[in-house]
Amino acid sequence: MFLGLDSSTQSLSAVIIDSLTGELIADESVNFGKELPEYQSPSGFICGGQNGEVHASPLMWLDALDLLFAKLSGVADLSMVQVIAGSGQQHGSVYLDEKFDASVGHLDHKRSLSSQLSGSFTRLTSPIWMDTSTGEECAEIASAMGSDSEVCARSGSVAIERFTGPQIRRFFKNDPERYDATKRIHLVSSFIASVLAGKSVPIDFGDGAGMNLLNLKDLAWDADLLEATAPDLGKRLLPAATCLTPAGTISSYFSNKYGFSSSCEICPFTGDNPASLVGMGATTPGQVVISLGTSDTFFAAMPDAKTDPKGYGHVFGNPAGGFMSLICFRNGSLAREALRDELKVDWAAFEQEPLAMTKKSAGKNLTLPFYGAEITPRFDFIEPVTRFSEDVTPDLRIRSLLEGQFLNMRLQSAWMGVRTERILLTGGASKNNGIAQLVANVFQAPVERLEIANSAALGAALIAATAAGNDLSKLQALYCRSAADSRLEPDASLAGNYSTALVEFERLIEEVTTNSQ
Ligand code: XUL
Repeated sequence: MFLGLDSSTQSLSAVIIDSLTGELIADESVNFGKELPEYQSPSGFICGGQNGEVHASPLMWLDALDLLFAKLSGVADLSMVQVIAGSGQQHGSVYLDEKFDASVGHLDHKRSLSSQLSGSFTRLTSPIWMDTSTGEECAEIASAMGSDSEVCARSGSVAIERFTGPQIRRFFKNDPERYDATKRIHLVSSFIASVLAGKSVPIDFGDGAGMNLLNLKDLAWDADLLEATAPDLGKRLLPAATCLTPAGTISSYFSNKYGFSSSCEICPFTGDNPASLVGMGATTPGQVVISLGTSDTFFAAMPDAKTDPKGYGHVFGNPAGGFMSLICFRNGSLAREALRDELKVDWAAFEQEPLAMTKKSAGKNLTLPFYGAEITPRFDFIEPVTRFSEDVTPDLRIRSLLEGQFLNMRLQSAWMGVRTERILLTGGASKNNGIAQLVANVFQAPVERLEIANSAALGAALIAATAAGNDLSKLQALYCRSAADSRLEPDASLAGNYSTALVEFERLIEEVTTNSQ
């Protein structure tokens, strides 16, 4: 049996699989806001942060770990778990003193994790990926490196607010004494893995690439980026490693308390996006995941470490080898809902039948679909820009907005140079067949929806099984199946319309950007 954990923004989840039978043995989670109300973090982070700060309590993550294992031991025989792998929300950082490594190796199973480790944090709360307080530090890192494109060429991303390097720099600047007392810095992922292993476990390549510190060429910490970020930072990080090679066995705290075998191995944990890539069965180039949420996300495997020349996209490590891209579009459901409300319609108006009625207008009317500031591309407009070639009607506006969203995705992901063979659509709006068909048509690739919801925790369980010698592609064939009747083929007759629209869409972005300068 193999256990995958995912410590996300709002919850800690676990999936246990039996790789021999293809069974899902357990699927449990702890919701931070609901089950640990004492941390006053209803959405997983501490409310009311100032100046863009968004922090969470690492003690909450520890309590959640105890709570989750207590639940799991009630539904599964944890002594059968051979390997544990995991993932964490990316970019968040945990700051620990010199006592941490010793304390975490000698935990008393009769007490809680949080009560024994609470004295080891030099920064009591952890900045997470939603933190936007580090604009100044990003500019300083880019300037010390010569330019943002240099930071991007080395680390896979321009210096960006939510990434770990800028978070560390801000801590060093604001609280140099506590930075000095910090002997170990972990990501959320490597922190949880370390607690499980009873010793500091390396950061993995997948998650490490989200720090603005890892050089993608040799997958080692980049000396210049370290120096541009904070003094003696390299001493505070272990060398990065692959999540596929276990870093040790489980600490006696967990075997005594929850019944794990003392030979159960712990892999370095990865980021939630790399783990989702595995859990969605999308680790080979050509498979693309599009997640339709409040923001939309596009991610896909890449064989080489190419970077986005415009600096919008990010590059992380792919747990199966090679790399992956991640591109975030802030105006996802945000824009779809804004238009729905403005037109006073419901989601039925975005469905297959009404959209089919306007098929002859496919690609003919352009919309830059930004109702709030956008990050890909960077736009401050708060109203969509439109270029209609026919009378504007509500149904044409819906078609044109959706086309604009997916043309933008196609355009902004072209730097990867990977042909889209299959799109795995996930997130709330993915259930809408009209939207799904439009994605298939714009990308001219089939769209499928998977059965699984918890793709990061499942991905982690598949990583654990792979680390034990199982074949990842066979595991993915077993666990990452598409939901029955979820596949939609692209309408090939529209290929030309969308190739032309793509060129015009790019021209419109350039025109609007030039005019606003
Ligand atoms: C990716 C990102 C988020 C977090 C939380 O860059 O910031 O997706 O990983 O899920």
